[in-house]
Amino acid sequence: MFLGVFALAVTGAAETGYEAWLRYAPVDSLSERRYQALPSSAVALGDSLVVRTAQAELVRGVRGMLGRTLRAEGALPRESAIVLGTFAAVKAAAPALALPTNLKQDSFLLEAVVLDGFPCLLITAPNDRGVLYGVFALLSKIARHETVAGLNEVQQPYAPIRWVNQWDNLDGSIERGYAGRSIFFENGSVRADLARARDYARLLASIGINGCTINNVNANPRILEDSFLPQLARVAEAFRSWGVALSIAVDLSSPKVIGGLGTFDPLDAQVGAWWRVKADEIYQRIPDFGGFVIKADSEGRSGPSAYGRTHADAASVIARALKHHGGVVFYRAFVYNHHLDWRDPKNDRAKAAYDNFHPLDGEFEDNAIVQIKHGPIDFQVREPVSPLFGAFERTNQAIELQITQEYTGQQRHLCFLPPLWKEVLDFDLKAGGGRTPVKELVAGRSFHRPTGGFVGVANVGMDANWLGHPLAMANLYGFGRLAWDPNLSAGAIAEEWTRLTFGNDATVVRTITAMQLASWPIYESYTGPLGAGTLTNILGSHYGPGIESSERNGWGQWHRADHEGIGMDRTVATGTGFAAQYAAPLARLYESAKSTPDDLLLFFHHVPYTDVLHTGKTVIQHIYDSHYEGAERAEGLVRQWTSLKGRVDEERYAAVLAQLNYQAGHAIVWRDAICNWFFRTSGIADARGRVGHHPHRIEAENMQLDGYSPFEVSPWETASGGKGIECVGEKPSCQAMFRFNRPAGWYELDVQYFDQNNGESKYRLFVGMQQVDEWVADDHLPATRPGGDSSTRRRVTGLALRPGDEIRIQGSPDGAEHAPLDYIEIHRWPPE
Ligand code: GCW
Repeated sequence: MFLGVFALAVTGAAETGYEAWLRYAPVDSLSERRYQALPSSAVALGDSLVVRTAQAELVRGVRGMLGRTLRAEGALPRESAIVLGTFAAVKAAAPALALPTNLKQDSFLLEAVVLDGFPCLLITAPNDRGVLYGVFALLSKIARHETVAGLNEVQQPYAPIRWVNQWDNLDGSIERGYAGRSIFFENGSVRADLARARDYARLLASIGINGCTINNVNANPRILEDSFLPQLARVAEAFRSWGVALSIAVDLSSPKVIGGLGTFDPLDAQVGAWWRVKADEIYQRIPDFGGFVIKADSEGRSGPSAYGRTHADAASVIARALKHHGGVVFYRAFVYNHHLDWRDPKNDRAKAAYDNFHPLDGEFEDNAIVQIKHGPIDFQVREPVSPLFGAFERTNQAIELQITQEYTGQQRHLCFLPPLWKEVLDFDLKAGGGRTPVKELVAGRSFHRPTGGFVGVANVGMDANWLGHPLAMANLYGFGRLAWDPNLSAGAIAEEWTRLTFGNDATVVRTITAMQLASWPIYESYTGPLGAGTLTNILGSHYGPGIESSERNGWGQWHRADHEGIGMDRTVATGTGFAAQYAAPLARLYESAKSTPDDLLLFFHHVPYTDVLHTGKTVIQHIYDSHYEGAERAEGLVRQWTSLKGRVDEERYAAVLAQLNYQAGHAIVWRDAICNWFFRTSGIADARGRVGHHPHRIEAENMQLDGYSPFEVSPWETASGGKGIECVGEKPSCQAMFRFNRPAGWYELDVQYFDQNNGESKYRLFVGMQQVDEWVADDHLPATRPGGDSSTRRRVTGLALRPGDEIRIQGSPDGAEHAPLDYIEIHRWPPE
């Protein structure tokens, strides 16, 4: 009876993705045998909230996976047990036990020991957070069906700083968030219900993340108002049992804007005193407060330049206010002038972080950390490693990685980022003449800094599955795992995540791991060639294609493509001189186009389209080929996923399939936009004859129209033929039709339409008199107009067509969305 109820409870729960990698799904009976010797009680020694949380989590996990309820005890029983406690607590209960003496904070030990003659599994650590991490490690092993017998394992974190940032605004929106509203704020205040904040902290703790900054770096000064502090204390309380420190982003002008001072000059004594009092107030309410994050003199934020002061001056006044409380200040190096004169060929945004910060090495306090984005521009799909990491010998630093996929498909496209992050972390900047991989620099190992580490911009939201795409949570997981141990391989991380998230079926594990690992190269190949960055709509959404949007404006993300060539010349000899920011051997490597790796060629050099790459291809042919290959491989992801039907739960199967189908369609939008733009600009044809030739495509503007009228899409490359049709008259619906003129047979039909977020048009598709499909354009893409952001594919498969059949599409506009259409493409089905 009990078993029956248990099984029902588990299979009955819909898989929304909310549990992420902490599903604690029942292990199969074969694997369960492996855990039969597991003790039946969980003992928490000492009086620590975090250790008690660890105990409860252990009980929860074992109950979920093994169907057994461990007895929770507070002292060593006279039986075999799983024993949890800090070194101090374990020493007090079992003085004879030998424990390691030299482990770092947050480390843990899992060890099979004998206590009072009983075999026990000991989970112990120098601090209580380490005990919690040890419990999660044990549960992860069981979830992945690993043995837990005879354990003797020590794990130590690679760096002390393992934090996430959230760019949540106090009104509840999230800057660059793609998964719904904030889990922390609503209408200018902290949410009444912080259940999700609590569960988020649990997820973070399970991967070793020990700090979370909950508000946007474009900080609203109100966060420091007295009335806000009790609200922050509530969030800190929600985090506390999971050992996650609360931190906030603050605006440098706060002493003036909310403090009523006449100045926020960091060298003014009153300003220093204001920050001290503010910090004291915070720590009085939140003794384990983590610290502040600061974005200053960047993208319109106020900063020390207002008073002719340096970033070190600004960081120091705040660092000193936090120091005796044990807090830290993260000062972001993402400082650049966004009104750069694009006409001056020496100007280069990529140079800004290094130029602004490297002269300040040694001027920051010991509890200040310079937070540096991984590349010199801004989370592009491909950039070189920021040279600033190699420029600090006497300054703490942390690397900022972006989990939210701002420039990498915004969680609508699959893009598993740990392979990118690994490339960055393993990259040897040769700082100070030695071997200095970025991971060692940021962890403070290369130059023996007191602190440093990893920051990930996560931006989870209220969507049930936290990040919007069921497979995107692998990025949050991967960030935590790499912050804990950057020597893990991306493959190992993808496999771990898949086992925890989808179970241990070998086919599932193999397939999803392979899909994840392939996804970044796939995304790169259809969105941005050879280090040119993403050729996205840079002035708005940062999502779909918009090739010219980055040129001729002050934002400095230029690719300099014209009719002869493409690329930013960043050499010392003829360009902006950025290459010289690297240590000599790397500067030499990047100075010459010959030695620059192909995938960064256009970041460092302006070259003719006919230039030949190391692969033997010309630049232009590479652009064409990679975009075609990328789009084909995106379609391949759909096929890989469908091979898993029946092996993963229906809910997540369907959700992922819908996303991948959308992605495959949008990859074609990208492919065509980029290939057509470069074809028109360069005048050089695709050697393989694909670009500009779409024999199976019928442009909507060439169909027979009833009510619909053609219009120009801007920019032109984001619609096939540069045009679409829209239904703007008085009629409630319009029609577009054509006659099928190919041999009779089975076909699939792709309708390319534009799904804006300011209306929900309806579409119906007919073959002759028969309606074969209907749908509503109700997605929430980042677009109010037809174009690369809104262009979407509807695929109808398994259609029997005969020559002469009339194919007709009926569109009913809604709001400001005029049932716009781009084209229809017809292919044989099933695909050959
Ligand atoms: O890439 C840019 C984003 C901004 C962001 C900024 C930053 C929070 O487009 O939205 O602002 O980076 O990192 O400060």
